[in-house]
Amino acid sequence: MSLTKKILIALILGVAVGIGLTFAPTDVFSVIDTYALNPVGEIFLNLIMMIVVPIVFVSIVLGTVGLGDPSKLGKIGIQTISFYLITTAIALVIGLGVGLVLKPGEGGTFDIGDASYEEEAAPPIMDTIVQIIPKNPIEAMSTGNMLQIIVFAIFIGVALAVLGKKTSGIRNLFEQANEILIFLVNAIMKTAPYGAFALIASAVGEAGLDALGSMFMYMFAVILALVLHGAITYSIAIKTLGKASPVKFYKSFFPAMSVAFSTSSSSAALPVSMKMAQEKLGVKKSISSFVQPLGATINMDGTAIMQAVATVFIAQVYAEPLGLSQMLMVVLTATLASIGTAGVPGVGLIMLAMVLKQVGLPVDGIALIIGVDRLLDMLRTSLNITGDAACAYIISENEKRKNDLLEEKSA
Ligand code: DAS
Repeated sequence: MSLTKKILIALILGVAVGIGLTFAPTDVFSVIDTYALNPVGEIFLNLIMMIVVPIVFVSIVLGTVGLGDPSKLGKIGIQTISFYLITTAIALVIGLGVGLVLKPGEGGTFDIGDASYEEEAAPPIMDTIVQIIPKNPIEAMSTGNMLQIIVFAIFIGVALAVLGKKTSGIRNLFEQANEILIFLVNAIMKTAPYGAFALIASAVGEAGLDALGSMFMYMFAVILALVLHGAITYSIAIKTLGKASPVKFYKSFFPAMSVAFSTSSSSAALPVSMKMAQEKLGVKKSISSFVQPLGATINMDGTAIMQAVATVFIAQVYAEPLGLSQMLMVVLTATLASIGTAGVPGVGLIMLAMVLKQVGLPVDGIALIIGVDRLLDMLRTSLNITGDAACAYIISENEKRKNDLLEEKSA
């Protein structure tokens, strides 16, 4: 049986067990969660997170070298960042639209009396841009500062590309390190079904059916917007910009989406995301190794959708309707906010506080949605990495077509 089928069965079983656990007495659930589900889920998560920093560093170095001359790096970089910013803005518009049409914050009974949320300070956008250059690359790696790791790797990659034969030994070292990391990804992925089962069963059991019930309309609005963005925006982009098949794309990329779903972490899903793009979609290694790690850090369309729907939901619950200028501010703030945060579980809520403050809405409103956020985090993280892979796929398909044309001309 394929890995995809095993993970799918594990997720379905996990949801069933999670729903079953919601009927169990609380202390029974906490014993099962503490001594069974959590350890299995955490071990899987730690196994994957263990190789994220080395894989991002090695991949970006090799991706940058593989692109050849630095001018090509600039061209690919501009295409990548343009795609990311435009699709994030479209995601936000879809999220706002669905929230305004479905009105999830109206009609329900929401206890805003004692709702309070202790916001964590999100990194100011200017700080993120200035600190993109690491003062201490080793510290960047030990703290998992993905943007700084990516920038340092690009510098190393450009140096290797320019120095050529003088540093071919170092380049081979990176190639061999990459082989080791790919071996480890394959080995770790064999545990994915067990990790996926444990993580989803724990998340469903923890949320509880009553939270799922009262927040149904909010969850439905977020999920609908996520599906619309994935089915429409990405499919149109793959079809028109990449002249490729969206069906083939989603069929091939599903295992990576399921790992992102299980772990709620774009960074954790990155090794599998790049493996699927390169092996199943034929994305050039140099493009995949550059575009996807960058996207896992700065491109989060699923998160942007949650933020847009949550902002409309909170505005409706507190009966503070959003004006057009406030909605434009949501699009701008959420697009920029996603650049500075790493792809780890729950980071979307930290950025949501920034967006709510920007439009003058009570940050305490986050307390209303936090109970179901872990489940939505799983779904939106799947979409986050899908946008990264779609971008890599489109750029790679176009590069292949250009090279074929050049070969035809020179033949
Ligand atoms: N879990 C984040 C990620 O890894 C997304 C989020 O928290 O919204 O992409």
